[in-house]
Amino acid sequence: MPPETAHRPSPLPTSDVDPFSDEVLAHPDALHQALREAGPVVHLTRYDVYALPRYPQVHAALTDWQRFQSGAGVGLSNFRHEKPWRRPSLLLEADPPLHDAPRRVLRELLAPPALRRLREQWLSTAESLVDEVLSRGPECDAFTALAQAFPLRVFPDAVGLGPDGRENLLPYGNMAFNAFGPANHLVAADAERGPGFSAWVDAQCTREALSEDGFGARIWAAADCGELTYEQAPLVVRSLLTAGVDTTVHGLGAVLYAFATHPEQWHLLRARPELVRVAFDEAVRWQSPVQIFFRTATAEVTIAGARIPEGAKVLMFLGSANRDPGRWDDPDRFDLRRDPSGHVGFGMGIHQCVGQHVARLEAEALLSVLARRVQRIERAGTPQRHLNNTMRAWSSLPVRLHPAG
Ligand code: OVM
Repeated sequence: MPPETAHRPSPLPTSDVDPFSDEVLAHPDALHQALREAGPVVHLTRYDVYALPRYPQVHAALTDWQRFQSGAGVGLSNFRHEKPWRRPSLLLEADPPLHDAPRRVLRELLAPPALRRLREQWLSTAESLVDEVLSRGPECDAFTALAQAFPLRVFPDAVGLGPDGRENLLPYGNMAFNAFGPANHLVAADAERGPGFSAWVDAQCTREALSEDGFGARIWAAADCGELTYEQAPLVVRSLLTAGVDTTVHGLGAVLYAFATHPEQWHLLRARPELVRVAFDEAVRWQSPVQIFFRTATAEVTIAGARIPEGAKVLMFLGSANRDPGRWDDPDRFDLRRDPSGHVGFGMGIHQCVGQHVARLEAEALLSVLARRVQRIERAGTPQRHLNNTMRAWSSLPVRLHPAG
């Protein structure tokens, strides 16, 4: 090897693949493997973005907010050049110092001690839901009847939403997660209905629309205390409504799918119900309901020997990092005996999911009731994926629930 080779950066692997094509969205695993094998940074020529498919670089980008900013948007669109589809989120699409006050308010509001008062209520709601589902016979769609139904019974009430229009929540979240991708047919599908979803959500963020005892009212109270401005409060409420429903729905979908396809793991959970929280995190690692997020390079960055230009969009494949064989033993296995901590399914660093304790509490409530009441979750048909530019999502999970003796 000539000596000068050692100083020359290795050529960047490139690919013209479309990670947002229907085929890849439906079955992303093969692409993830190919990109991980191609290198730590792969230039995706179709969108001119720099993809990170391996765990170390995804982790590094997530924890380096100075060089990988969120303020230019965390989707494909670069807010330096393109107008965002809605006012940017004060949490997700902001950097310090602007990010700090909204983050502090939500962190305290959604921290485990603040959620304790919800636990008993959510457990009894899970009991009633599981009762109702079992009373209709052994077969059900675990996605609609459980993964969708449970968050919709607990979360909008916890926020303090009124009774009308709640059917807008899922379509709005779906639209927001599609908006992180390119303007493909999934985005076009909402062109007509989208403004209506947005108008409804925005209207629910006002103080008058919210009950006096929910998360929403507490956000407005934080403005009274000077922790937020009155202009910020409705946008912080909007973050709860955007990020708090579809995410938990597809997270619960992931864990129910995991158990329907791994009966021995359900057996283990029933024997050791204290594993419910590990089960949820392992399912979030294994399926990664939020598959991707982007950052924007604030300077020329060299990462694993690859040069990323200033202003470039960087695509972090969370789902691929969560199955990187360099980080995880037998990564494609859903296994309650592993320690899934360190997965990047909730992100990492200053933007790590601020609602993760809410998601875990929902999962704990539903799974612990199911583990007591259901001996076996048997697949009863072909599960159907729902295509979304960001989420690994479901539309149907047909199962037969075998009641415990
Ligand atoms: C937000 C938000 C936060 C996380 C995820 C997300 C649509 C949105 O603050 O609006 O996805």
